[in-house]
Amino acid sequence: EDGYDLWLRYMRADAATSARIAAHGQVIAAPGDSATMQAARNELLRGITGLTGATPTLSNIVAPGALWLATPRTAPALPLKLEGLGQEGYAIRSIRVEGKPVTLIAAQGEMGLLHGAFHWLRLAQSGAALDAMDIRSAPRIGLRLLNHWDNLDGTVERGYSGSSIWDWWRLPDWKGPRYADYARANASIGINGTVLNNVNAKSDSLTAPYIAKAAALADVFRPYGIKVYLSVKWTAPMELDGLKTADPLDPTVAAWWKAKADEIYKAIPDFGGFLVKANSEGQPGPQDYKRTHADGANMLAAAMKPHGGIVMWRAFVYAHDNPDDRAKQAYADFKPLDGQFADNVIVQVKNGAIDFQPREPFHPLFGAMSRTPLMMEFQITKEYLGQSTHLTYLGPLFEETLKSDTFAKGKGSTVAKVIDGSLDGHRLTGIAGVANIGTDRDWSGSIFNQADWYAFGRMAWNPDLTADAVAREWTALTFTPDKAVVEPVVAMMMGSREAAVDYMTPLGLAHVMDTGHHYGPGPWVSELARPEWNPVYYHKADATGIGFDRTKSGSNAIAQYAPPLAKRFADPRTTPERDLLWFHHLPWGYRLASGETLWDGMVHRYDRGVAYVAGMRATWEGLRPMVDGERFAQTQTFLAIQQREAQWWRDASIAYFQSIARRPLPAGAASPPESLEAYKMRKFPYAPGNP
Ligand code: BDP
Repeated sequence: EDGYDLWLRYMRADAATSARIAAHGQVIAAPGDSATMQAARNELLRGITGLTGATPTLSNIVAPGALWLATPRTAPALPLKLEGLGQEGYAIRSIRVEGKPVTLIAAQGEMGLLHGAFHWLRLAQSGAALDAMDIRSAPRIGLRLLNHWDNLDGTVERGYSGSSIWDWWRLPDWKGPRYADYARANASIGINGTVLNNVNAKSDSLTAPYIAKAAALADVFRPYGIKVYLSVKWTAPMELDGLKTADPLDPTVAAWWKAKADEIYKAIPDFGGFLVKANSEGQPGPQDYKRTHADGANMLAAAMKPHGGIVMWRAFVYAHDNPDDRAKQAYADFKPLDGQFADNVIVQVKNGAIDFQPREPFHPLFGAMSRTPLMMEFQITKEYLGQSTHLTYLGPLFEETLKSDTFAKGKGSTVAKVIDGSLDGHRLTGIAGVANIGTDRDWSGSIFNQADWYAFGRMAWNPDLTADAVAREWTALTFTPDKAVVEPVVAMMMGSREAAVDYMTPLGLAHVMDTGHHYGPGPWVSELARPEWNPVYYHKADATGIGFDRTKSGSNAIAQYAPPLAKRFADPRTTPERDLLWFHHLPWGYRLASGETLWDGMVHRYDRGVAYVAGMRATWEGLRPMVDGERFAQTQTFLAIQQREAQWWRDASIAYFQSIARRPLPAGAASPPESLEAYKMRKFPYAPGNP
């Protein structure tokens, strides 16, 4: 097995499971000729045939043991209520039709049936009971999107899984089989849209030939309910058609975008909308014309409005000439604009205020803009979490962020409630994940990275799902439902992100990765042009201590959080230890809750992270008899790489910080084997994903 089939493997099940599946899926009654119905039927056929070895019959008559897929249109007298399920939700129920047992998958529309079919297959594949079913499921968040940082030349910014899967050169003519498999995989976990190109966009994406290419992809994705979106470059009207300005209040600019929107919708009638990175990291934007982000977003929104399209405006902004704490800048720019955005604009906010670190407190904009719909941006590709080879399951990171309490409207105002719209009554809701997908056979650069794609989709559908539950599902589908595999694999996964935090950025440290490629440690880097590009800006280690003071005596970023949180973060004693150095600059001798000094605690955490990886290797070795050779070997090799690199992270970080703290290592901790200079000398000119 090379991982191509992801979690949709449908391998032959054991005899008992196979018999159970056959008993409930020997007939597929799923009338309808649409491409979506065909997709649902084909998936059930493929799944049941694979799992049981017997091909079910297709019939329009509801026979005993049938899987019956019905909407109010095909079956006006359905025995269950579909209210509240929307177009994508579904119900699955075991019923009797003329005394014969039948499994009914019902939905208001065909897309719901497709999702229901995938749910049933997930249960079948994971060996669950298939009788006495009574399930209702509908997505809590409206837009559940992947963001591809794919460039038109086939490279992927922060991509560690090969090249872009979009073969722009041979599109629109050649539509390889991967596109439909991509859509199937996404639909199976509830993703319903994809932004095809990098947020650092080229204007060319908006030319007629590229619109035709995007339209070809949209045609393949449509039956699976996946809409296409594009990232746009702010100055496209100037670059493509020679306009003199890109000022959003200039009527010729607005007219250009309106015409462009009309052109796109002619080719892609269900086009989703635009994603915009403006006035960020050198990208042009409305501020270049002394206009606000709202001015820019609203102008684009007006062009999309007649077609039902939306604008996703990113809040990932920080300016080179702004001396203030980078973590404060998005809030400073956007909070004053609350209430000024058009109703088809949604502001896309990264989970934390800096940049996809192994750990960040939740972004202070969540909960702070009650009159503006905010969508979450997670990074599935692991730019800062070990890239392709480290096993660092992101489920716990997603869960931790979604469950964070903003206290915006009192206790229980979680980030999940901000983005599902329930806290402030928004109907436009969304969540995006920066994709980890590429041309590698296994799509994601490693088998275990597939779990991050899977978890993103499942938690986007239901932000209350736990990382543990999702890991269990994924493992059962990806390997086997056998507990002897599921238990140890889930245990490995669940602690893996914390281990990366420990060996890279313990106790709230952040952004200490090496320059540009962000691969490996570089806490000593201090000479880059912009202060906030340098790791020393983030950890502020000096002879007296370490950490970024974001309290009143420092940048006062804590004031951007609701008062109960600001109060908690003001005092190191009430700040969660995991975020300690994010909010405070503390003496090396500061006492942690355990009683040990900050310095000793840091060293212990580095060591704990490395030890965890060694533990994962041992666990994996024990699974050798139960995992197929190819996937076993890849994971085994990658864990070895991870252990080597975790050790490197630990040694280099300790060598550097010890040179500043000038303290002995705690008893039992080994000295780094190389000199600090040797760690600094390591260079990686061809590290992948670096723009
Ligand atoms: C950072 C990446 C950079 C992206 C940027 C963004 O290092 O490549 O362009 O975020 O999100 O994480 O715009």
